[in-house]
Amino acid sequence: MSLPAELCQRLRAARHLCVLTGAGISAESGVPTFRDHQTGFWSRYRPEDLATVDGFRRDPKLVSDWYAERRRLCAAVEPNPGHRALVELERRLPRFTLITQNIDGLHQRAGSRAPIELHGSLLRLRRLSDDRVVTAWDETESPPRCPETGVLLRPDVVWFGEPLPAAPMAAATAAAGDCDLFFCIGTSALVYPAAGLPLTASAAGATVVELNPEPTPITHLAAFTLRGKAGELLPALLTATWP
Ligand code: BV8
Repeated sequence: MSLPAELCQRLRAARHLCVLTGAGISAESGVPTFRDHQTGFWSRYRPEDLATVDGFRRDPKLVSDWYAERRRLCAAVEPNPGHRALVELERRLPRFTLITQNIDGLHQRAGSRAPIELHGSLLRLRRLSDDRVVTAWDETESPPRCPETGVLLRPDVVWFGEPLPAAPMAAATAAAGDCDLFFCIGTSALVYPAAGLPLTASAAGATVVELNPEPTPITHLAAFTLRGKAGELLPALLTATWP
């Protein structure tokens, strides 16, 4: 796989690499991307309809079961070479910020130190009454309830129409505005405000790089576009940069 020598030089000399990941980086672990057709039972539902407050209010059991099924799937898979290559980049570079739209927890399991989770996590629920996070509950109960108070629990994720958590979004925006190199990996760049981060980086003078088999609405911002799978591109980029 030939990679632009200039990109390798930029990466080797990077002061601050900021990385935004989407569902595509977990695809090679076997986690369906957000816009992949859902398989089996879930193929009859649109994720955009389930990942909403109204969807949950309409049918808390259906939505809770959807997340429980995704939790089981993520627990059964492993981080892939793309996740692990990002851990190696974090080790090699003077400053590294990982921002993820994913809720699967695979970056943490690969060893990434402090990913900024813009859209929350599958691995946490929170109480509807006071948003208190709960990390243990009776998985046989659906919809799950707080073991202490019996209050209904919802996934600790950001649904469509909900604001992103302020601190992670502020940290992500600051990193995008400070970095000199911005990788956009495995995201369709359709969902805002996350999809605005490459523009923030570009406007601040960073070199934007897109790693995706397909073009996206931010492709025009990229100085380098690597068309392929993250699990193949990232290890190859590491090897080409630090032979
Ligand atoms: C907000 C968590 C405002 C849940 C997710 C009307 C009302 C309100 C808001 C809006 C509105 N209209 C538009 C909006 C804004 C809306 C939005 O952007 N909608 C889009 C659809 C137009 N955004 C919101 O609602 C956000 N909130 O705006 O609030 C506000 C402010 C104040 C007060 C009140 C409200 C909230 C957005 C967050 C939604 N939650 N996830 C869950 O997961 O169940 S978003 C969901 O889509 C995913 O989490 C993911 O983050 C996101 C994007 O998906 P991708 O990760 O990009 O995945 P996708 O499948 O799309 O693409 C995969 C890519 O990988 C592809 O490009 C593919 O080519 C590539 N790929 C495949 N294989 C590989 C690969 N790449 C590399 N290697 C491979 N092997």
